[in-house]
Amino acid sequence: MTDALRPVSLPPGQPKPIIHEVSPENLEYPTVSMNGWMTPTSRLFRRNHFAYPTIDAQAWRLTVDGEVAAGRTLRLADLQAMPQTSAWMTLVCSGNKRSLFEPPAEGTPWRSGAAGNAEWGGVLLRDLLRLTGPSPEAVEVLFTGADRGTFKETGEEVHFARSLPLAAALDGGALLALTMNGEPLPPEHGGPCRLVVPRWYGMASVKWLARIGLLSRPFRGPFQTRDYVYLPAPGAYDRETPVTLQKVDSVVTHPAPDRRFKPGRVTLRGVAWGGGSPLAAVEVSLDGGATWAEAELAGPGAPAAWRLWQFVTPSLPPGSHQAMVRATNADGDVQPPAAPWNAKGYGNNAMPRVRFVVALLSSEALLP
Ligand SMILES: Nc1nc2c(c(=O)[nH]1)N[C@H]1C(S)=C(S)[C@@H](COP(=O)(O)O)O[C@H]1N2
Ligand SMILES: [Mo]
Repeated sequence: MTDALRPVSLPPGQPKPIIHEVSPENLEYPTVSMNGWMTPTSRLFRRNHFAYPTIDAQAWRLTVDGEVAAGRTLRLADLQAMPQTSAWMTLVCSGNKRSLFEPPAEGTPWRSGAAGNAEWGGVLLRDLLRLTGPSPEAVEVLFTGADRGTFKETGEEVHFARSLPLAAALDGGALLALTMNGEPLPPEHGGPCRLVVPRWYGMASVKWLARIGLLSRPFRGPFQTRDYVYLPAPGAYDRETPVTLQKVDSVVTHPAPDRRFKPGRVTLRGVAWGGGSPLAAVEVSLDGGATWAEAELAGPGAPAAWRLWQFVTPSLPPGSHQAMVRATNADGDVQPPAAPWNAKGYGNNAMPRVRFVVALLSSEALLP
């Protein structure tokens, strides 16, 4: 990786996390720290429904059962002995930018920092599934995490568990990740073994895998049918659509809001991803969306990873300016000015906007 792709270092002690909840731990980092292609492990958001499970890697076992020719129980060493692969994949929480919905939606009030890009290493899920041989009845693969607790809406005691259609599990490049950014997967992010599903919102990437079950009918657990569904109105479970692939989206990492600049050109920077298909373009508007100009893209074009973008404005007159940013993917999906409101606040991929000031005086202290 060239230095340009590494995150710029920040002052010591920075960045401070934005803590939404201490236990279960839910935190993100300010977007100014998302300023490189790679998200360092220490700067990736953490999203948990339950308290962290305690797992001894030596004693850890992964059971594969259900609609399979031959069920198996694997140790960490068994997975490590299988062919290893790695891929850069952008993890995005479907609740990212929930706090920007108007009117407010129910749930953890994520700002724009519940996204990050890391190199995940481990065993392709399809290699493991081939080993066990799905039976012809299998339609879905259920992933159960070791963490458990009460699902508040229904009062049920459950593990965090989510399913994928069998086809998505077999051909989507989903990974049983044992490493993250070249280090053993840390416990906070699902160690010793988690699923990482490229292009899907984060809820599909089940941490602390304990069991993989092949099912002959669709899974109806609460993290499948109550949470992670787009609801047009609170409780409208008869009109829900499941949250699946990420939507095309972008983040402004620079400037921080309300920064002041001397008259002249201003450089705007950020990251963007295509979601369901690769990123095609990032555009910037300085006139409220009337005209758009294309930003430069940089960084490797890894199929399920974000890219860096940069835009140098024309010389700007003194005053307050607002930049709007919109990304487009290869399917032609474009970020909307406002995302469709839904009761649980998922999939907010609205165009980011950033305000900044161009001022004649170079000393900030003299400005009102
Ligand atoms: N077992 C388990 N897996 C889980 C979760 C969880 O609470 N428990 N949260 C999911 C959600 S909603 C997201 S966005 C990602 C967050 O991954 P991270 O905490 O490593 O950033 O993990 C997913 N996998
Ligand atoms: Mo999430």
